[in-house]
Amino acid sequence: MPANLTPQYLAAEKRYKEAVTPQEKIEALEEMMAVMPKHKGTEKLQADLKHRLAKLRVESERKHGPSKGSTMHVVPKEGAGQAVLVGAPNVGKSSLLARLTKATPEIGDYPFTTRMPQPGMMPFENIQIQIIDLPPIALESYEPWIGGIVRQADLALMVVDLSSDELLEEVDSVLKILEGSRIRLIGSLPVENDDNVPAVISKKTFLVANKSDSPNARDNLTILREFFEKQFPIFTASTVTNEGLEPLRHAIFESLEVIRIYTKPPGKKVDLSTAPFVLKIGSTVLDAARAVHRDFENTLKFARVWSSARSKSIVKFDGQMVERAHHLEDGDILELHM
Ligand SMILES: Nc1nc2c(ncn2[C@@H]2O[C@H](COP(=O)(O)OP(=O)(O)OP(=O)(O)O)[C@@H](O)[C@H]2O)c(=O)[nH]1
Ligand SMILES: [Mg+2]
Repeated sequence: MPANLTPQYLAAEKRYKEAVTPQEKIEALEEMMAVMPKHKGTEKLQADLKHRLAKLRVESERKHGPSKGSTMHVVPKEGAGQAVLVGAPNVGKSSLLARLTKATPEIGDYPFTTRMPQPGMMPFENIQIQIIDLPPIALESYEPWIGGIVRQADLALMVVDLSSDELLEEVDSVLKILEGSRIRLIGSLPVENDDNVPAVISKKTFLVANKSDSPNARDNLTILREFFEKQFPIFTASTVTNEGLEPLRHAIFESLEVIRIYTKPPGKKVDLSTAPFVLKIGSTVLDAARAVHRDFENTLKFARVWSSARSKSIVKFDGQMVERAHHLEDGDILELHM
């Protein structure tokens, strides 16, 4: 045995030897692979572990079907909405997470760097939006839990590598693999969800054409636009120069279709430094009252509304009394009277 194996590796190996179930064996092997020093001296061992892992996975799938026996990962929703990063290997998903949030994911100039879901919170003005980084969507590494996380998200950000001359094939491959998990990525959702097959879920998706700083980015962007511009909104970005990141943040916020509402007690000034209530577009005074407190639905007598400067409505509100069914707008200030 090579002398330079780390204590973490040896601990994982011990767990592998003591493992009883195939699942325990798979998990221990995965850890051995992850923590093993990667150099010439361990090449044979790496290949051997890979072989054992592949065999165990196949056996486990044959016995239990694809979903059982594989690890599940769930990321609880936080903040005003959840966007998930999907894409082929090495396109810059983790780099984007690091730029948009304070998360510090592993970034590598080789494929399959990311193996676990990694969430981060993206500040946008006065709210936070959750962004989740995922392992690459690739046949050799795809696991059902990845599709599970994409299904749950409010928005998918499909990252495309503008330095790659195979970018069209990469996009197609990601779309196909997710279709296999009954997830259809689409540019915008129909007003009425007319999916004939209810098991297939349509997920609103932006293409993020990353690495726009690359020498061949211009030509590849033209090709990408030609093929996919009708299907998806396309945003160019670079995590090196930060180009395009601000418009992307805005678009992510807009895609969530939410409004921010402030409340204030009667006779007091509003405190705009507090976090607003985040509600779906189209929410009413009653929806807002419910969000503040469950009981307010019954005790609410009337409300007054002030529209902030950002409001796009023609009718400006300046403390007028409004009905419970009055539709609120982003930035509205609400005074609830019980
Ligand atoms: N030139 C350039 N390189 C980038 C950009 N974004 C990421 N990279 C590089 O691309 C490589 C892959 O970046 P990652 O963020 O690890 O890519 P990933 O999609 O998370 O990769 P996997 O987790 O392996 O699927 C790294 O070498 C990054 O430094 C960019 O905008 N421009
Ligand atoms: Mg990654």
